[in-house]
Amino acid sequence: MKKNSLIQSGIRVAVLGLGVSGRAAVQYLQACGAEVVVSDNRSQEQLLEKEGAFLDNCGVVWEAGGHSLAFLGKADIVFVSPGVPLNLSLLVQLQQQGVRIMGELALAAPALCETVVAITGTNGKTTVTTLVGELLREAGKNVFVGGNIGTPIFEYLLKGPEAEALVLEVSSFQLDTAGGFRPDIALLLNITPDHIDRHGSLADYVRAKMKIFGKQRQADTAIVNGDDPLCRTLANEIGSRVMFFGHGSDCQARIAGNRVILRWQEEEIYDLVGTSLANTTGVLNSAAAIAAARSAGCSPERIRAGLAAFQPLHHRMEAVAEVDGVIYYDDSKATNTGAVLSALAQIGGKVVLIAGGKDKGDDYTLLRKSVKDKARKVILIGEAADLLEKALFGTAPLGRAQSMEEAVQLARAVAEPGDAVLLSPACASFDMFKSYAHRGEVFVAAVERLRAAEAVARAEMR
Ligand code: UMA
Repeated sequence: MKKNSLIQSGIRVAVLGLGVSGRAAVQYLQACGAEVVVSDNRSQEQLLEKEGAFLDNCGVVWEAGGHSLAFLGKADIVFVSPGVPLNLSLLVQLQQQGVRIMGELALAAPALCETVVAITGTNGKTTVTTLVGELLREAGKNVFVGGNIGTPIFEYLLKGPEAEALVLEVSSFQLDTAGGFRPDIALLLNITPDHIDRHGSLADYVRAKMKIFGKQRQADTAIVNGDDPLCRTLANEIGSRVMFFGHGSDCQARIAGNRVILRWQEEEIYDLVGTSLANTTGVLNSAAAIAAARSAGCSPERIRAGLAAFQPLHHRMEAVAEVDGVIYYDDSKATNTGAVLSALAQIGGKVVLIAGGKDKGDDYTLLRKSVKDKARKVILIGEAADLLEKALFGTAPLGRAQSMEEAVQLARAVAEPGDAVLLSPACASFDMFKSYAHRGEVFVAAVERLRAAEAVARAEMR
């Protein structure tokens, strides 16, 4: 277990939200000697049903059904899970009483002595985090890969195994409460509107993202997308050493076709032809990851080997089937307009787009031009269908489906050979599915049934 100068024995910490982050926080903080209590907004029945055994094992005092000042006011520190909105008036009252409000990054920061590579951005975080982790491993380093990608940092601090480098995906929610978190190498992949329902405005979302650089020192490294005009402007605010990646001639990791040319002591060429990364998004992600891996001390040879071995992640522009000349893409991870625009740009021909789900406050009119240029039809699903219909009216024929099965059937009916059917929802999944992964799996299963039915129909015709 790694010691933490913030968590002295006997300090009182209230954990707000008992999800993945909250459970790891309880265990680590208790191991550090803190007196931990838990507060969760689920009803007592729901909390006991899901977390009863955990709460029993830890022996913590808890409150359910909401968060109260009386309960939390006794704490020295309130640990907020990433999903807890920071504009709760309760949090303001607690701060006024002198209680410190901290997230995982802030609380973990004093215990981190390894090289820390942190990755943020609206899209591509998980892929680049995984890729950087793989490149560092390929270079022989012991690496912990975690954060928003799924494994809390507290789990590493509690159980190890000891790593030389931490590669962390950090979300805007986590960065909002990042405190003294200081990554040695910080990556900003892109910024397009997302999570506006939580942050309130694009400006506040950007402010949260920029906290990744907030505590960096001059000698630390900032790796920033030089193709993204907003990121370029924001780079002027960064105090550490900035490296751009992108197509511009001033980019230190410069893209030329499917190659990345890195300006290091000498020029280094990373050719992605023949790898799974040889596409528009893959090359951009690789340029960022190469700059990070090189900054973390990996050799060009090991980086090339890591790039060659990399396998793409599921639910991100994953071609899952071809049925009668139509390719079906599962891009369920595309939960904002920026991701959908990137998906549409990657497809050459016409697209039947399946979009919709739980609205996050995005401005769907940003899709109008691409949809007009590319879409043969858009099939809308989920709670945000009305909003999308209003935003896309007049761009392409619009249809509605009540289930993913129906959406796939409707897409099949209009798609022509050479077209793509693309699930790229621009929305969260929680209105109809457990997660974006579940949504992708349901889509793939529906496509598989379609493929099987078409195969039977063809056999019968022979
Ligand atoms: N809760 C409260 N009060 C509130 C809100 C929530 O008590 O006001 C409780 C809920 O009842 C629940 C718990 O808090 O019991 C859930 O906490 P959480 O929403 O913070 O989620 P965790 O399970 O801790 O998972 C979090 C991240 N979730 C969010 O940011 C919403 C996970 O990212 C992350 O993998 C995990 O920590 C480990 O770091 C998910 C995500 O969707 C995948 N992230 C967003 C994204 O990628 O776009 C940012």
